[in-house]
Amino acid sequence: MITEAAVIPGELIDKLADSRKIVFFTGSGVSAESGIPTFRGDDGLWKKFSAQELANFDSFMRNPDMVWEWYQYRRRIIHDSEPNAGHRAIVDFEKYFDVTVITQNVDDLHHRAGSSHVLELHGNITRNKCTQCGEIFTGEVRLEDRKPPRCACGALIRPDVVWFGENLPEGVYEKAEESCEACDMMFVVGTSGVVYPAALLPSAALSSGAIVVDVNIDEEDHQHNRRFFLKGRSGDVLPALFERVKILKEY
Ligand code: BV8
Ligand code: ZN
Repeated sequence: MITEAAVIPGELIDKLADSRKIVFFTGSGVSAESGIPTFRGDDGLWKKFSAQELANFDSFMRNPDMVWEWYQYRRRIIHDSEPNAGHRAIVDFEKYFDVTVITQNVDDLHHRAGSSHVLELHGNITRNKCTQCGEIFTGEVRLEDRKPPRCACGALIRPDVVWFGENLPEGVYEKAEESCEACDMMFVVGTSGVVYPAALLPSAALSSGAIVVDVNIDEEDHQHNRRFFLKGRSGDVLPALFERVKILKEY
């Protein structure tokens, strides 16, 4: 069922009102309205750069300054950005539901918006760690620094994000899978579902009986069948959804 943001089916709202545990599974689309480029969109990071080239360990070790600068460029954009209405609506849902946010994004915006339970599948661009001893780097990194710093052990410092070909942080994917299997409803928000294993999570929710709702500006981007598809920007759809369920909950 494909509906424009303005028309949210009553059946969806009734099922949402009866839910207890909900998951928001988000991709870069949820941050697009904060001015952060997505990966595959027209202004996408994958258009100008090949993220799969840059977001990998070998490229970093071959040319640390180039890869570091790409992350510094993204950090400067994120530094000047704010969480948007979509991030804030996800926090609002905590008033009535047990909410878990599972994000593929590394921009820290769900934390900055105030979400209390966030699983970051691919790390966090505001953190850095050592390429050798893995220690989180607590030294100063200014946004204009053009070279990666060095750890006390002498090795290069890198962004604490998951690069292509790297495993996800210990235990995070398992916790995400458990949340998907235990939830009553999962909102898949602003993701094209091309990156694995994250892209398997909506099917884990579906096969456990959850209702899966896609929120996206583009109805092409979906590899799993979903119960509902709300076409629109997450910054419009999620606040509209919250307002509708608030009426049921409050009156
Ligand atoms: C791993 C951090 C085990 C870094 C990221 C061949 C086939 C299948 C899989 C593979 C394969 N070869 C290799 C793999 C595995 C690989 C993979 O999936 N590759 C893909 C590309 C083919 N995965 C991995 O390597 C993962 N690790 O598998 O470990 C292993 C170990 C050793 C050896 C092998 C395997 C690690 C993947 C993590 C990569 N790191 N980020 C950084 O950011 O620099 S991924 C990065 O890209 C993001 O984090 C995000 O996950 C992904 C982009 O996806 P989206 O978020 O969906 O963004 P996209 O632009 O694509 O879509 C935006 C959507 O929003 C669109 O649908 C658009 O319509 C919509 N939208 C836009 N605006 C709005 C909107 N919707 C609503 N409102 C709006 N306003
Ligand atoms: Zn070190």
